Amino acid sequence: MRSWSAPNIPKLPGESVPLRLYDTAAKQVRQTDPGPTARMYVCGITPYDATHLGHANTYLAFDLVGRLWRDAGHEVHYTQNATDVDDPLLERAESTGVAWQSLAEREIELFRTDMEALRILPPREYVGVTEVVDRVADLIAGLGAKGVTYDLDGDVYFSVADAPKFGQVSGYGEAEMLTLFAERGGDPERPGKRHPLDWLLWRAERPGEPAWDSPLGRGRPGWHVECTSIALDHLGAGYDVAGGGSDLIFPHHECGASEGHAATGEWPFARFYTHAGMVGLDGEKMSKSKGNLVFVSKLRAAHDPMAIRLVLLAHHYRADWGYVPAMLAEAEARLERWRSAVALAAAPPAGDVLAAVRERLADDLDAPGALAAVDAWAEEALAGRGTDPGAPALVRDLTDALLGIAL
Ligand code: 5CA
Ligand code: ZN
Repeated sequence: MRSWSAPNIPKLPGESVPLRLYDTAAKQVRQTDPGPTARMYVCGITPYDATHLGHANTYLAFDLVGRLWRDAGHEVHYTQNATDVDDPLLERAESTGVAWQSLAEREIELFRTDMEALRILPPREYVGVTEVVDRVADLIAGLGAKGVTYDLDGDVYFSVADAPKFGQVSGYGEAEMLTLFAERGGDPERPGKRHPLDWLLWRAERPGEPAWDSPLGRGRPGWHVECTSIALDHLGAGYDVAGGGSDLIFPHHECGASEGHAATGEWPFARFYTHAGMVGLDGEKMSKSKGNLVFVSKLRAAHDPMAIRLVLLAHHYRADWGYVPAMLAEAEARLERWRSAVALAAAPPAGDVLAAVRERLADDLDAPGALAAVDAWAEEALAGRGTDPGAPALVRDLTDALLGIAL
């Protein structure tokens, strides 16, 4: 599918800092060590509703990863999927009386517009699952040939007993796995399964549901294997970062990692599994099923998208937090101060701000720390303390390139 357009990124002077990032699998912050081309896959939306602040928060986190790598001189090869056929999408289409394809197309288009407005760097490949069903089916057939799958009434399951690394991404124990599996699309209680945690790879055609011909019969892909297939096709095993929100740690990334391992023999399938925190409203995780959503497109109608971006940047990406409208007012005030400061003819030298923003972001994306560094400079500048005529332009460039904030 079409991706979205990329903003211009100014080149910055001076030394970049290598990015350190939290890896869920290792349970610690480690230095990323990409080759000349850094490879990243981030799980995309299931397009049955508009982009909410939680989604935006997740894509912003990985946008910062891409910006830091670019600043360090890497090419960034970034791939993202859209789950444009899955149960929740089909259910919403049914209940609202629209064709599932039209619903997906409309929400994906709105997502692109939201991402562009927030200046989120686009993926090189933006792949709808419906575009690659044959590739996913081939991968599943290959797993079958390796003996790690089984058939249940025409559906195909991955046998967790044949996943020796299962558990190494999430680190969760079996009881926790079973609870989350049931909550997040799994079917632990289906009769006939060999193990409750065996997960669906291929769903045979059901009446009234979309289906594709394949060597596995007519049907459609299960959820986890779509991302494994798309990541393998575009990035290859051993890519640098697999990303998403923390609700994808288990089962999504756990199952995907074992699929990739079984298919290629390589471990780890991704070198980092990195997860953004959950954004909520009124004490609950923001989710389509709860209906407590703050849509980016609604906020954009009345507010500068750069202020929305600043609301997100004011929280560490791994934190769980709840949105309150006062955060937007605060972000608008900050934006105003920064804009006034970079409009000055002279200001305090900005070399230290650049170094501080690089250093904070390279430390597991400490965006709040980076904002504090710019705040401190802006305060001095607005107090009339500086005489450097080049400083306002440098701050404009660094907030743009590293934080994605156009002043
Ligand atoms: N299509 C799958 C991934 S393959 C999916 O999870 N889609 S989604 O639309 O439900 O979520 C899209 C992305 O936003 C995922 O990375 C998910 O982890 C993240 N996300 C969903 N809800 C929230 C939330 N409340 N806060 C932060 N991130 C969220
Ligand atoms: Zn995914």
